[in-house]
Formats: sequence, structure tokens, C-alpha cells
Amino acid sequence: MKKVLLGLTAVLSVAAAFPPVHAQAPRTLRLFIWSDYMDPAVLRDFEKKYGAKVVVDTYESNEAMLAKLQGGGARYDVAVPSNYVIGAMAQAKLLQPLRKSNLPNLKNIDQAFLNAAYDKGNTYSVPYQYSATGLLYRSDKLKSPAQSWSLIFGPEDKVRFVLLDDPREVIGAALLYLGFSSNSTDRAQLAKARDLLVKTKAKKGFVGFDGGPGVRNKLIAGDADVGQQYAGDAGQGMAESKKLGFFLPKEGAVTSMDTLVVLKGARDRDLAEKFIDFVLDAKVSARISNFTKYANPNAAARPFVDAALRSNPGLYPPASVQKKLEYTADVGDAARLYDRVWTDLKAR
Ligand code: SPD
Repeated sequence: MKKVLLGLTAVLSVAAAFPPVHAQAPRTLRLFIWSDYMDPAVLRDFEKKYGAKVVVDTYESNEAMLAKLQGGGARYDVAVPSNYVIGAMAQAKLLQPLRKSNLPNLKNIDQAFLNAAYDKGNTYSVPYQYSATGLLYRSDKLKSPAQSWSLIFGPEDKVRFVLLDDPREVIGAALLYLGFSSNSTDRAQLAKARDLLVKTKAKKGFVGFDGGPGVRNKLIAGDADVGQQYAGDAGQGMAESKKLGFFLPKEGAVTSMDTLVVLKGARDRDLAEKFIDFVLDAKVSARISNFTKYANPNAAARPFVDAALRSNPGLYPPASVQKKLEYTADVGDAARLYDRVWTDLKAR
């Protein structure tokens, strides 16, 4: 009996020293990202490679993301904010500096997209995917639409339209239509944009505000004829329905770079950086673009991006159109003016 007990003790102590792999809780990466902005197969590959589990939560605007992070109730490791909110997030101490030695694949990003004014030295963020925002439309309803924001902001009232539930996009588009910068900080110009938006929202054709996937689904379902839309989500919509067309309006288009950041509240900073580096791999990055249909700032990925996407002028516009694209900028204290216009518009 004593012998048996001794044997059992030995087995138990060996088990404690070498717990079976399946007994260890897998490392978890909590990813907070825009809807339909990541290929799920890429996440599965990351899980296999690192024996980790990826839990995804989604949002439809930077403002929604910030509200959740600042509410403090939810903790994530990696998020995907747009360029123009990086400064505010750093100031609010929501971000951790990136340890570049853990990101060897950062070299894959096109130099033109590194060290940008919104995050000098890429202290907190690396470029993920980018796009301009234009108009997605039903080509069976609108045969040859004017290539203009007037489709929604003009006097015409028969067209049913959806706007993005994204303040900087909506206010930016109104400013462009009025001939101003989409980053204007001028009170009078913002007041004109508000008046135009209030009139626009009161039109019979106004269907509502929605996120990128919601806008394209409304068009596919035939519930709207036109929708303000990010170029990538427009590409996803056109891949699903032959009845959709897309253009960047002649007055100009709001453009933004979405980025990968490690959050201050990250539970596993090391795994978060492993994830970012995995996404920066040339082939992985191309797979993501091929899935999301967004433009890719990763130079090494380009040869692997579908040829149809690479030659899509809505995604990679020619130089003549690029001149009219304005990157959304951090407007500093004027953000309060934008908030006021948005709150006022939503309250009506
Ligand atoms: N469904 C993915 C949406 C990504 C949008 N990024 C740009 C937003 C800038 N306002």
C-alpha cells in the first residue's frame, strides 16, 4: 500500500512539473475592430500558429470605439482606430508604445505611409488599410448618376439615400459639397454644413444612418438607391450584387488610414505585438485586403493583392483624383464644434 502511495506521489509531482499542454489556458487576444474588416481565416491561422484564441468585438465608427474604451467596462488588446484619433487616444492614455523590435514586418509597409504627421515615428500605430469614401448606388435605379455629392445634398428629393453613421464622414462630405475643406475648423463653414445636413436629413428620401455593412445591405435589399460608403465596403457590396456601382464624387472625398494599435488595457502585450506583426506579413496582409476589398499600404503585399482590386480606381485612385482626396485630420479643439453639429443633427 505504502509503495502504491509513493508511486502516486511521484506521478503527481511529475504531472505538476509538466502539466499537459491542453490543461494550460490558451493565451487570448482580444481584438476590437470595425465590422467586416478582417478575414476570419487569418484569425484561425494566427490561433494555430500561437496556440492562442482570438476573441473579436466590432464597432462601426471611431466615436463608438472611443466611447466603449473610455467607458472602461471592456478590455481589449488590439484596436483599429483611424489616423485622426490616434493623437486623442494617446493623450487620453489609451495606447501603449509599440516595441519595434517585436515588429520585424514593419519594413513591409510602404515608406510613404510611415512616420505620418498623425503619429511621428509610428510610436503607437502601424498602417492597416485605407480608403476614400464615396457613393454606392443601385445602377438599375440610377442609370448614369451625376458623379457628385449633389445626389444626396442637392435639391432632388426622389432618391432614397443612407448616410454613414460616422460624424467626420458625414460632416466632411457636406463641407466638401459646399466647397470647403473636410477638415475645416471655421465656425461659419461648420454652421453652413450643419444647415445643409439638417435640410438633407429632412428630405423624404432619407432612409437613415448606418455603418458600412449596414449601408451596403440596405442597397442590396433594395431599401435605398444611394449610400455614402467607404470604398472597401463598396467593393464588398459590388462583389455580392451586380446591381451596385460606386464613384468618388468630383467635389472630393474624405480619406482615412486605419491603423493597428496596442491598447493600454491589453492583458497580453506580447501576443498583441505578435498579432500585429503577423498581420504585417506580406501574404497575410494581401489575404486580408482580398477579403475586405480595402486598399493596402503594405508594399510587400501588393503583388499578392487580387489584380482586379489593384486596378480598381475607387480603391487606388489615379493621380488626378488623388489630388481631391483629403485625409481626415485631427482638428484639435474644433472637435467640439464637430460634436455639436453631430449631436444637433442626430437629435432632430
Ligand atoms: N467596415 C470597415 C470600415 C472601415 C472604415 N474605415 C474608415 C473610417 C473613417 N471614418
